[in-house]
Amino acid sequence: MTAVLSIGSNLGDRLAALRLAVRVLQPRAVSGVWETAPVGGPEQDDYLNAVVVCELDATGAWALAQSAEQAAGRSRVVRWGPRTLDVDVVVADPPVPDGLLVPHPRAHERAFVLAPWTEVDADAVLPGAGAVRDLLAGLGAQDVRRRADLHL
Ligand code: A4P
Ligand code: MG
Repeated sequence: MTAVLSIGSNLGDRLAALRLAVRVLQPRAVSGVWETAPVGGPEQDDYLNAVVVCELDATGAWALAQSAEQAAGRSRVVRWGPRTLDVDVVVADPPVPDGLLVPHPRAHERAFVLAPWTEVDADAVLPGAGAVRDLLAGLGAQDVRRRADLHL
């Protein structure tokens, strides 16, 4: 029973928000911290992103994702707009509750998910899409930079 979650922040103290997510999610593995240019939405600041692996099924992962977002005081004013903390369930085992889309429908095209994911699982596979490292290699240039100076 393994769930992979993507965490991101581009508002306020970004590193503190990611650390809060880690405290709530209690993952068994945590990627490095990546500074990433925003994908979609209005013009906004860069994100810090990371990927975590948790011993949760889809229901548990979604519940903790929402707890973490609420704990960070997330406001959802604009879709794809700036947020203190966004937690997305990338993949998780069934049963999958109504309303949760897994695998996350945009994960395969997002370097800010795939790059940190390969750090926690070099052989990861995104069901229906392929090996994560191949998906990442096949993406056009996306601005994602590992921040070796930051740790969760
Ligand atoms: N929902 C359905 N499936 C999932 C899932 N697998 N994980 C529901 C999490 N939530 C899921 O989400 C919209 C609805 O989808 C909710 O009802 C949720 O329960 P939301 O979090 O309210 O809205 P959102 O985050 O604005 O939209 P969405 O579609 O989740 O956006 P994304 O795809 O998460 O994109 N750029 C960079 N560089 N880094 C980022 O982290 N994040 C986003 C958000 C955009 N651009 C980014 C980043
Ligand atoms: Mg989201």
